[in-house]
Amino acid sequence: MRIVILTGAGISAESGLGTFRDKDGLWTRYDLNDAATPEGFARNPQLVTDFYNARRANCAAADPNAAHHALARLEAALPGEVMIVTQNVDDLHQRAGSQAVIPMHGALMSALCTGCGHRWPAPVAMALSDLCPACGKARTRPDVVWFGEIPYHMDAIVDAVTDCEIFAAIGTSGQVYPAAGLAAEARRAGAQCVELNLERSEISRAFHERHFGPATLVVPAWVD
Ligand code: BJW
Repeated sequence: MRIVILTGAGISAESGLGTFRDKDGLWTRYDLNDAATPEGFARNPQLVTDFYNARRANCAAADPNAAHHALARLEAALPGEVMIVTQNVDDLHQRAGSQAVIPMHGALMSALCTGCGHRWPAPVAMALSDLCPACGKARTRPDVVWFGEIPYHMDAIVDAVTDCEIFAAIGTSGQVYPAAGLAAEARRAGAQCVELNLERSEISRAFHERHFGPATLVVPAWVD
């Protein structure tokens, strides 16, 4: 893979989806220990279900923006050479037309059975009483990766990151690992590392090049 692009909540901010750690971000309104940990879900599954139902409804009403579309154009121009590793659980890259997308923190639009591991398309409003279509039990949860859980597809991600020529990170604060460590890994392996973000992040020093500004401006300018 020639180009690996890590995306975070900032790329979807201008589509109307909230980020986590900005001044009006989700973690200013919700305690992440309640909303995004397995322990929080065990304590109060209804609160977590409501949190993700609201986010799923927002996502369904949102559209990909110029940054998502620019990345889809890049892949169309360089078939087989671009991979997006997204921390986002929205589906805006896929709806913009990107094909090679690895959702390392899962997907809002997917439900997971904690009993048998089956996955299926989540209804916009999930309910704790929803039955798993495979095993028939009511043990459903959002198919997302919470703190303390292992992100999905890590082997494929590390292979791509340590084998690319260009690594770009877009709209991520670099505060959540292992995603935040990928730029340093790519750099150690010899990639040219580019940061595209609204402002400096925790990991800005890991990059050779930095472009600051809203994603809908800096991403199309970088791609085209
Ligand atoms: C714009 C913009 C605009 C705004 N244009 N830009 C050291 C090593 C390894 C692990 C750890 C470690 N230390 C601690 C850990 C554990 C923990 C962790 O990282 N904790 C930190 C708080 C320190 N990590 C975990 O538990 C992870 N699992 C794990 O480590 O397993 C073991 C393991 C180790 C090694 C290899 C493999 C496994 C799991 C983390 C799961 C995170 N889950 C969440 C929720 C997902 C579901 C959901 O969406 O609800 O993922 S938390 C939340 O944070 C979500 C995001 O994907 C993630 C990152 O946030 P992101 O995208 O960076 O958003 P923000 O809001 O932080 O930043 C937005 C940025 O955009 C800002 O910079 C803005 O400036 C910018 N911006 N508007 C451009 N218009």
